[in-house]
Amino acid sequence: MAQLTRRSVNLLKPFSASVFATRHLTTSDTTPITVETSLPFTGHKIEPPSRSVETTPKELLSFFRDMALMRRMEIAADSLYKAKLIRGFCHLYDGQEAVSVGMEAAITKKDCIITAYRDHCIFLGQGQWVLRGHGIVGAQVPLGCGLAFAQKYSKDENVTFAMYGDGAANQGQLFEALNMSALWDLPAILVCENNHYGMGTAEWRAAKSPAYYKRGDYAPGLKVDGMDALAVKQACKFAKEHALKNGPIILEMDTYRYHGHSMSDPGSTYRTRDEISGIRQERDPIERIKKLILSHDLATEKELKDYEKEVRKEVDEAIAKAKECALPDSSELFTNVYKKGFGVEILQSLGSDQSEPSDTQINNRELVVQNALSERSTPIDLAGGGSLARHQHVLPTATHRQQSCHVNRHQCPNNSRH
Ligand SMILES: Cc1ncc(C[n+]2csc(CCOP(=O)(O)OP(=O)(O)O)c2C)c(N)n1
Ligand SMILES: [Mg+2]
Repeated sequence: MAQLTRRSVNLLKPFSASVFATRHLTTSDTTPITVETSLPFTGHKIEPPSRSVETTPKELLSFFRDMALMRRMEIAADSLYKAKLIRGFCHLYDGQEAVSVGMEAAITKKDCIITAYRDHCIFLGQGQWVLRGHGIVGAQVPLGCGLAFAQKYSKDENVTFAMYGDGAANQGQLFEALNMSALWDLPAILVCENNHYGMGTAEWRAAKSPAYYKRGDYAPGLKVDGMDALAVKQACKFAKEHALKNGPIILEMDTYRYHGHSMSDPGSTYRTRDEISGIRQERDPIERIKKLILSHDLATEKELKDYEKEVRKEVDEAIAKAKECALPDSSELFTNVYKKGFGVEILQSLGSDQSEPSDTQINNRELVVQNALSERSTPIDLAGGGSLARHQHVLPTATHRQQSCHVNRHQCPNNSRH
């Protein structure tokens, strides 16, 4: 994802309010409609929720709009990356949009979401408390459980959705975090986005048990059709209620990514083109909502086509605007990386100057880190970031690990394949 962030903020700004402001179609109808989910939920150690989901014309149209926007944005990101206008790593989300919009519909702006690098649409969908961009597979889950701990501690009745992939589901730290969350009844919802591949490795080659919703053993779980936005909404509502009363729960979202793992992966060497086109034809999340809209007579085919055209135009205009924008100053790379009181002082105390760090030092993290490192007499595990983090008495977050890669890239275990 790397360098997309700053520009993508500019890129996305015009969409949120304006896309449908000019439509004639009514997008404010809140008459309740009951719809059956595509598949039943399957529960582990819990009675699953009903397949009947309450929705409204307004919600269905907004699901359609939001997913069309996400899809278009990701396709545009693909082209911009290939034109070398977006650099760094870029992991696209198209195919998985129903998870983002369904989750958004079930939660409040005070709930937290933490996810990894396949994150553009989560950010676009939620526009709220989203922590994203973790490049160390699975590392965001213990952090998410920490957020849930804070929520429980402050008695604020909110929950954290900690998202991870099927590949990450085999990571030991997930089980450690789940154990503590269950012991302390933390409001943590572990959301496994099972797109069936971790890079080029199919789940059956990586997981002895690919029933990820059961992998919490003592913690309840639910298997959800992650291509059905309404099923995702129902499951997230259910999980939130459960987590606030009883502690953690796992949601396995059965989903699919249309693109390869990242831009260097064409995505067709370890799976067949037929598999991809089969999912597009039979399970596409946008098509599913489109069929519901048409069958309930909420819009015509032509009106939906016009929606898509408008979304495309908005994205094109935003790209044109983004291309005109000046690149941000390089100091922006470090803005808000450290917050006062959360680590900078400790880093700084490892250096020679014991006075309060200046704004330049806070912004220029590289300098601060290098000062700190040059004063140390014992070797530091730069590759893992762990011992550096321990010396700072702060959590070894992905930020620290990225910082380690930056300081000494040749020791980074993932240097060649992200
Ligand atoms: C600890 C760790 N191991 C390996 C990698 C290399 N890696 C990056 S992404 C990835 C696949 C993860 O797959 P999954 O969790 O299913 O997420 P998806 O990409 O499918 O969304 C791997 C192995 C890494 N970044 N971190
Ligand atoms: Mg995966």
